[in-house]
Amino acid sequence: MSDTPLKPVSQGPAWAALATHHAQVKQQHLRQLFKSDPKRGERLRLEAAGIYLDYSKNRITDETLQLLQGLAKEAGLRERIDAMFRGDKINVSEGRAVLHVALRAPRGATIMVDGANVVPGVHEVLDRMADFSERVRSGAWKGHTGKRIRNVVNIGIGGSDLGPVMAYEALRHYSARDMTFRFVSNVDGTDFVEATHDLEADETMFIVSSKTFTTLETMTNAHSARDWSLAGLGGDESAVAKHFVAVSTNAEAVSKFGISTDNMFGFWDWVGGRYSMDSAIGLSTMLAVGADGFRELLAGFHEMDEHFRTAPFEQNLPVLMGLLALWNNNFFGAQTVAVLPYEQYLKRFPAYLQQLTMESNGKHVRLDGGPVGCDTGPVYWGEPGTNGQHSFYQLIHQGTRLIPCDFIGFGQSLNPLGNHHDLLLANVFAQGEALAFGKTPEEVKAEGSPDWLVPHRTFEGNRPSNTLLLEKLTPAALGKLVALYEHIVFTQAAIWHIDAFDQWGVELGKVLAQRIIPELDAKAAAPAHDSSTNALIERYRQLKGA
Ligand code: G6Q
Repeated sequence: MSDTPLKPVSQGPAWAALATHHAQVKQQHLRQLFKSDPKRGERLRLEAAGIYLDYSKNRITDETLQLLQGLAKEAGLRERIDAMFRGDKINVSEGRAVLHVALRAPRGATIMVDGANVVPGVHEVLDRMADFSERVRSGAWKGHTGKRIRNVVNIGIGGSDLGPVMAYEALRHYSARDMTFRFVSNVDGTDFVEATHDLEADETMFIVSSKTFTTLETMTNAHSARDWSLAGLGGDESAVAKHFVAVSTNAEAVSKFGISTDNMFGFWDWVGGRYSMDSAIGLSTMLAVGADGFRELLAGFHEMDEHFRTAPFEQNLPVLMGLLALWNNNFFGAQTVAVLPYEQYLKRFPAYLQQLTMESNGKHVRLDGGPVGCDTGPVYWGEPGTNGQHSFYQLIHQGTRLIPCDFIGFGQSLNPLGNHHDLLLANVFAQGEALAFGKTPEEVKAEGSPDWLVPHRTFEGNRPSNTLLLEKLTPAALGKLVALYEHIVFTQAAIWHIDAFDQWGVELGKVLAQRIIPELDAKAAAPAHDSSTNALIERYRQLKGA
């Protein structure tokens, strides 16, 4: 790639300056930093697009922030942002533009790809989705036996599943409560069987969501769904048209499967799977929350896009959070990031972020194929609070690893119940406080602990965290949060000069599985792999009793 710098970013002057600075500040404790600057918590915060970010509990000084900004500039982050929004083919290894931002561009905007404005096409699909969703939600769309559709089952995997599941759970409060939504992803037959065991075929619609329409898991599940549907509807092939719709870029394969392209909702090769929940892949979301709710979600995404595109770096939420994540990862050696939403509806948000962050930034080479020269994407994980506090938080507080945390809280509960919400929020604030300031041996002793117990009850503190506060979990708020993390990922990838939009690392296993499938037949010739894989295949053949 001609615009990739010749050297890894870690060999440049901005990185060297950060390394020197890190050696100077790494021993500083957040206790001292707050003591010497009593207004730190009011200073190191940023509010934009309705999100309040407190980043004061990171192990940073004003100089750290300046040096990180310098790194962003030296790495060409501004140019990369402009290139993405311009529709340049920044996914170099696949030769594609990266334009999920076009999916939420308002009607009338112009974003060009290969000389054509893609925005009108986006709105054409959205309008078709809206029309379809309203027909299904109102009962105007009838199933094969004339009954209305009450159950929607999305069949997809990876980017064609994680976003839809997460968004459905997140926006359940706003969803049509007279309908049931299920999601089938795993090729493990249990997933399909359990998702459909209490459903009636004549009230059930399947959305087959697959960009390529060739994915093994999805096509296997789609065929099982077809069989299940036809069995429940008397075997009449014409029933498929009333009970199956497709979301795909592959019209030919959709027709071949037996779904009319009238019932197909398209998207484009410039939408990556893990960036597609706001494309037609979000059809189940729209069916759940309605077209207005979906448009509100898109408006939230767009507000964050505009903030990312236009705000100066020092006031730019995704840039700042991306840089802080990089500081913790590359300079403090933090190998993971915990995302801890204090909002039950966001229970699938960490799982969603795992794909977004790890499939995007789990890369070992730069855009030009040269070695990246530093650690790239950290492991993302998490669970909603307060549940995690009663399990893995022990390790975050007193373990030997540094685990930066992103806490997410909301000012208002969607389900006010007694003082539950105050209790929830008291906990999120308490966790950030405990992680940062800990509890010294002196404080433990002063409470009367015997000497031998003091080390066990001491909290070292100095554990970094961000706290994000929003008013309320609405569709718009969800869009802003997802776009925030998309652009955090982008920021880091731009600095490391990696391709955040390909996923070659998932290919090898898929190819090997295809080779193994026929070998599982007991009558097949002896498998021809390494001795471990051969023995596993042989044992499986015995265990399955064929
Ligand atoms: C996401 C990945 C991957 C993809 C799935 C499903 O960025 O590309 O998770 O979404 O493999 O692919 P299909 O939508 O083509 O079935």
